[in-house]
Amino acid sequence: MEFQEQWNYYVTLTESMLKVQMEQSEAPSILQDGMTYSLFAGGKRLRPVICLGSCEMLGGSATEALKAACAIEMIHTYSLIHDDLPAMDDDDLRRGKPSNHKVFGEANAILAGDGLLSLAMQLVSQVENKKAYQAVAKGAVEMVYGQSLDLNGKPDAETLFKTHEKKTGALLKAAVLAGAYTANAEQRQIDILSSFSDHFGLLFQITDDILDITGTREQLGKSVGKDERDDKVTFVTLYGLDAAKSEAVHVSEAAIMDLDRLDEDTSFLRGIVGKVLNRSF
Ligand code: GRG
Repeated sequence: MEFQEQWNYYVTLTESMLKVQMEQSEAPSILQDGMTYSLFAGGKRLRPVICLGSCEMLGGSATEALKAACAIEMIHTYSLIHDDLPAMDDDDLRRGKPSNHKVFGEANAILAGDGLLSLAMQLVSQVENKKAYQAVAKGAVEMVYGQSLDLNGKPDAETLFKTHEKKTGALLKAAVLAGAYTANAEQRQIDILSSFSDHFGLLFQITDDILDITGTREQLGKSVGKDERDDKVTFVTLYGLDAAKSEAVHVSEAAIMDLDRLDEDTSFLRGIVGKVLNRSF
């Protein structure tokens, strides 16, 4: 299957299950509308796609990993809803649309985030492979630790790396490993994919920081240069744009070298690394 065809197939699987999960929820209509609004607001579905890709790469079937993949997308969506709240990053726009709290109000947005996290846990509790379940739970916990570091941590390089390893990296790692565990991966494969996820998470965050400066409003779905205006410590504000770009290339090479150590056909995951490096979403 061509890369884009495989990507689209995973997105379709994910969105079908997310749609069913939302339709089946017995949430009051305003809560259901709020959760559905953000879940279907145009996210790239990177995390479920990489979860399903990791599973199939190791010989599992995408449908087996689908509950974990959808739970991760729900957790990711809740984190964005809460991150946009006035008490946190205070963003009025997300993916080019009004943020959840701008449409439904702050209290309902808090609940929409809580609801998505709770539904995610309910969904992933149905996963047969306990290690896949634990990987998702760990990702959710560490992401919150990362957000806390981001809010309260010291603005230095060490804290920046730790923050992003947790805030952005943990859920991406959960996606890769939940897929791998579902395919009953051996410990050697888990170790390699764990290292891959560390490099991939860093790549994602560095390119996100670069995009905040170089991206267009359409590409970002929000205003350009927000990190700088908010006095945020990012890879770009700390090291400069050129050094951040070189570091992105360097960590993408490290991620590819991790994949080289696997015997399986890693072309889909390689394609995702290229897509993130070039931000061609
Ligand atoms: C509120 C507990 C809590 C956590 C929030 C993820 C996060 C932690 C904050 C978002 C801030 C941010 C911009 C982080 C950078 C990385 C990131 C998660 C970007 C958005 O991910 P994409 O590009 O989003 O995959 P889409 O819109 O495609 O789903």
